[in-house]
Amino acid sequence: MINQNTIVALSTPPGSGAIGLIRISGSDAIKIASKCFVPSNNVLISKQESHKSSLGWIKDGDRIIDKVVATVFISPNSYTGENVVEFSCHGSSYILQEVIQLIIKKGAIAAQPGEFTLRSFLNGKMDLIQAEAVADLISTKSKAAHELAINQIRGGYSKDIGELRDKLIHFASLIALELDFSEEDVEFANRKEFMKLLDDLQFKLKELSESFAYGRVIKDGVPVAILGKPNSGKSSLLNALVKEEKAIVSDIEGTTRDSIEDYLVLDGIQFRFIDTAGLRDTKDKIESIGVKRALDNAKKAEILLYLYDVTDKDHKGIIDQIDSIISLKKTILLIQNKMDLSSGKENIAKTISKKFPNLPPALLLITHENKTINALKKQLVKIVEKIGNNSETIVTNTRHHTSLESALKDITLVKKGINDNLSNDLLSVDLNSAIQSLGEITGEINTDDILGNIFKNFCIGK
Ligand SMILES: Nc1nc2c(ncn2[C@@H]2O[C@H](COP(=O)(O)OP(=O)(O)OP(=O)(O)O)[C@@H](O)[C@H]2O)c(=O)[nH]1
Ligand SMILES: [Mg+2]
Repeated sequence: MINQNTIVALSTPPGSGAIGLIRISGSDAIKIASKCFVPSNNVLISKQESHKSSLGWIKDGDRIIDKVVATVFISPNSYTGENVVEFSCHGSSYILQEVIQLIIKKGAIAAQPGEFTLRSFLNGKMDLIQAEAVADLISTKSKAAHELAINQIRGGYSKDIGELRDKLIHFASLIALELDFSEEDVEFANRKEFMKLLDDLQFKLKELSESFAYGRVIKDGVPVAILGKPNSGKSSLLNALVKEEKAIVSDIEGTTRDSIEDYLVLDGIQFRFIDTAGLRDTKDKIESIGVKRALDNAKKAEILLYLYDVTDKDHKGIIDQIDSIISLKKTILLIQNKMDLSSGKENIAKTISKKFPNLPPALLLITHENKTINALKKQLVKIVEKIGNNSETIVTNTRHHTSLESALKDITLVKKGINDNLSNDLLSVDLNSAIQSLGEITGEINTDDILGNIFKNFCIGK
């Protein structure tokens, strides 16, 4: 799948900036760069030491395009493993385009998205998990997501999966050997040891697969839906959390119709808050679409904040709504709002905790009071940290999750097969399929389809 062409692309974001970095990679990188670059110190690029920079001019014939710094990385000690030259140019879109066009004229071709990282993978500089983590690292928006991406670039769970896969391969080969000697009824693969390995594997794969729910929310932001009856103060809460007038607030019931979202990073964890239309039966066509959206958002969220107005006399209505969101099996945080209006005599909190003894007591809130908003923020961070503490290694990537799930299914089948005294050739089918799935994660087994899919989601220049 790799082509031997020398590729070029802008590696910094498009648009104007102080510096724009153009990267050339491939066996002809140095040759092509020499045709465009005239050094100020008379040391030609072809004679320049690896990892050293020099100042000079980019020239197209007699025409000077820019004054740049050229850095040379000689194969295999570069990001891609190939010869690489980087030009740090002045960051004008016009200059950068001119320089790239010149490099193409001298023999390079424009890189595809992710092609530098793809080459790095194909040249054995990193495994697939690490390559994919490069994309995650570039798009990282919070401390927690950053930690996960860095951990994966440093090897993360590649090692765990690799070791488990090696052990499986070992047993698979013993089973295959038994097949060769099937006439003689010998047993090379100790079934007890094999069963133990399968148990371990099942446990580990389950753990990794289950960590995905957490990994995904850390990467994309923990979705938190704000739910409640109209006028309970949901939009006021969203605005108070993000300290911005994001949603319209009014004392008219049914103000919010569309769902309104905003992000906030708390203690290094990114949250995605979703304000929704107040839940009620309504004849208004648009509002009822809003209510449906609110429920859809609740289904997709990780945490549900259920708000009620402490002065609301309709306790039954509130209890019915809590009842229906409990069935979604999410983490629910009850919030008793408008505490500044409380007479202190309302018994709604008591009624709720009697009805739902398993829910923690409601947090008391006044949306315009920082103190109570901060208490809520602390509570949210605690909830997420509690979910995360259960798993040591965290899977963030959908592709890895799919492969883990399919390996898990195969392992369960192999175990069942052994218990049912299935013949070796049938065991081998599921065993090999599990080995294949694990190999797809780290890239030991790759097809062009898989690679094409992964790297097309990268930006150009990476
Ligand atoms: N006194 C008091 N009023 C509040 C508080 N929070 C919100 N309100 C008021 O309650 C009214 C409704 O607030 P919203 O934030 O629009 O309520 P909502 O739940 O988004 O309402 P819908 O969009 O209609 O579902 C507004 O007049 C707010 O100013 C609070 O803590 N104390
Ligand atoms: Mg609202």
